[in-house]
Amino acid sequence: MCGIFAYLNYNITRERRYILEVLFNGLRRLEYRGYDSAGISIDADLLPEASSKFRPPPLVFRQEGKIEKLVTNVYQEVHAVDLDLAQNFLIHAGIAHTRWATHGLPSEKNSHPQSSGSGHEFLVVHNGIITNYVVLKETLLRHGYQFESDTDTEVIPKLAKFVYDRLSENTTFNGEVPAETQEVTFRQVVMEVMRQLEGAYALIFKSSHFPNELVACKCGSPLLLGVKDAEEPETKMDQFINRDVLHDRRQGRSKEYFLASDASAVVEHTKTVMVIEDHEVVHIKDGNVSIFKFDTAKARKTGGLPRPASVQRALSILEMEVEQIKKGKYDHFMQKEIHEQPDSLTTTMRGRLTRGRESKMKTVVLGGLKDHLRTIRRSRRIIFIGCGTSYNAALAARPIIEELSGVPVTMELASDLVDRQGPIYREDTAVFVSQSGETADTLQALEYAKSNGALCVGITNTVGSAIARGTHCGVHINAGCEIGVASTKAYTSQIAVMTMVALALGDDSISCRVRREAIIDDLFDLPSKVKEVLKLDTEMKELAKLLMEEQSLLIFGRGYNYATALEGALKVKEVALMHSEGILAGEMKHGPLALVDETLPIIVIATCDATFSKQQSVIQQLQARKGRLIVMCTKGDALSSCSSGACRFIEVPPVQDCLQPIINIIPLQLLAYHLTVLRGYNVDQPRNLAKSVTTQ
Ligand code: UD2
Ligand code: GLU
Ligand code: MG
Repeated sequence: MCGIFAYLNYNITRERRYILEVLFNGLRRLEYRGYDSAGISIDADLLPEASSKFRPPPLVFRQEGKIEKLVTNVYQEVHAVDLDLAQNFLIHAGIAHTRWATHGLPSEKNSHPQSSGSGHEFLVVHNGIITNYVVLKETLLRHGYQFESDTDTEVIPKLAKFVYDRLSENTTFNGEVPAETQEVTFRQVVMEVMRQLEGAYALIFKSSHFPNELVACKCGSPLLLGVKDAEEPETKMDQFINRDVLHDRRQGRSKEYFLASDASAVVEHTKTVMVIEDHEVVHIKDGNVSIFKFDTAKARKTGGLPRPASVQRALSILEMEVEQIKKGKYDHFMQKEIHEQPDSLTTTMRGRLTRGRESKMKTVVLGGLKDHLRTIRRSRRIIFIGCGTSYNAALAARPIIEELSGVPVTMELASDLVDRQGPIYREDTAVFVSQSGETADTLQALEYAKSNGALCVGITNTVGSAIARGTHCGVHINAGCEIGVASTKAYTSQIAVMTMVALALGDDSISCRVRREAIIDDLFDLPSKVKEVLKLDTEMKELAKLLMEEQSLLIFGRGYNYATALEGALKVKEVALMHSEGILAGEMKHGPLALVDETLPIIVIATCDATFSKQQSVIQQLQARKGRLIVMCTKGDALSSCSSGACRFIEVPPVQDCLQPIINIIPLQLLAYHLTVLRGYNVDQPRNLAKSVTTQ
């Protein structure tokens, strides 16, 4: 996830300083979407002697780090090159980006705007991932293009230049021959580029060939257009888009246009906002907005390429509070992130799992680990090291790693390992799990393990974080930025990644092939199963109403779902501020049974796996003590899980046993969320806690 922003002033004089500030402010509003690097592009000074023919290339400023670092550097650079901040522009198009790296480390060269090359003929800011960038890059390399960055994005401006050059040469490009007299339009170039792109994206283009114009388009990632009529009260705006052009009745009047990933960057300027839809192309030129769309249905009928068709849509007025908008339709970030899990899991797995028609083609490729798999397989043991939720995620994945790799796995809470200075050897593989990649305890354990010569592997959500940098190799979970302090989507993505690690480690064994392939199949189905389990939301709210006054909640699990019990209890504790304990069901008789009575609520996880019959007997023993049971079971399995009928059930869809923790935690996340809201506590910033614990 990242933020893209653009500002175009038309027929209204703006100083360069003002334009810069609008761009920076747009980025500040979007900073929550990504903050590892940022960049902008604005126009250079027009040379006094310049005829309309020659224009200096646009200026590009890019910077690794937070937005404020970019701001400082831009002003320093502007000062150094003596650029006139007071220069006035009657028309000007500026673009901006704040990045959450997916392809290539955070660095200046990987920051956006990405460029077509010298002269910045085409500049692009991108939110999303281009999945077919490798083939596009190979093609462009063959045509002599040189790439400077490690991003997927760079193919887009390069492709735009390629298309532009072809169209300008008046050669046939993909069947589209511009008529002799017809000039190539910016929109035409972008639509041809779009045809080639696969993946998810929202894009804004700026071009030296089309000064004072902007083109934006999207597929999968969000994008909005805001229009401000500088002379008319904006609520009276009644612009409609007809045929190919949105004819503004007040053409020629002063306008300001804003494009942004999120309305929070636009609402302070105008409430006249239009949500751009997938496959739409927005062209801002000469005080007009035109919107085009690929008419794929028509193209299918005629057998030709998709052609632009006009789109009729009215501008809608959104009057939303900035905070509200950031959260979309959700009340809190934690809630949003819980519901985002089908998407975050998809991104985590994207490009890493393949399933051909032949079953033998089912594979997992983890780019960051492939050269180290042999070493890991040969290590004496794997040590998982983490804190809190990350520790729980590793615990959930431990059984499948042991099963598929045959290497013993031990678990360490980072602080405890450091306290004990527990033995670690050169033959060990130490795996460090951390959402932020900055967790202080885990970092300290990493230094310790490194000094003992172990192979250090990182599993983090944050490219360029201290753990990602400090480990010998690793895997980014690519779950997208997590804002809620209580981790939800990072947890499920961590388990998905570690399951993929298990699959990769077991890749050389023929005996577990069937098992591996069954897991891969279920990984593909996981996002839809997660969608299904999210439907329990209302039911969990009802359950929360029943439990909101309680002092305590126990959660029993075993096997794969011991971790679910720990993590469910951690969620209830950290956000709902209710005492809760996750208990290994096998330990029940060794103490916890003493707590059981008619009042204390107990959740027992008894979904279908090898420990099912043992969990049934746990349920019976708890019932014999009149325990107040809530049983989490596989859909349709309620009766066999709990015969007496005195229990309440949470029925979840079944998946392969090792993936079940990803499904099972979701009702508990929802429960913790609703408990928190009902008990009146702060969901996103629980008392005494911070998002990433960077002190010991
Ligand atoms: C990489 C790119 C991804 C895409 C893909 C194409 C990055 C960050 N990722 O994804 O954008 O281009 O290749 O195949 O550029 N690493 C650590 N410690 C950690 C996490 C990662 O050392 O905690 C290393 C890892 O060993 C690898 C690099 O960072 O060298 C990138 O890891 P990844 O998981 O993002 O790799 P991959 O191949 O999925
Ligand atoms: N995939 C692009 C990159 O890594 C864009 C990432 C983003 O959405 O910030 O540069
Ligand atoms: Mg945490």
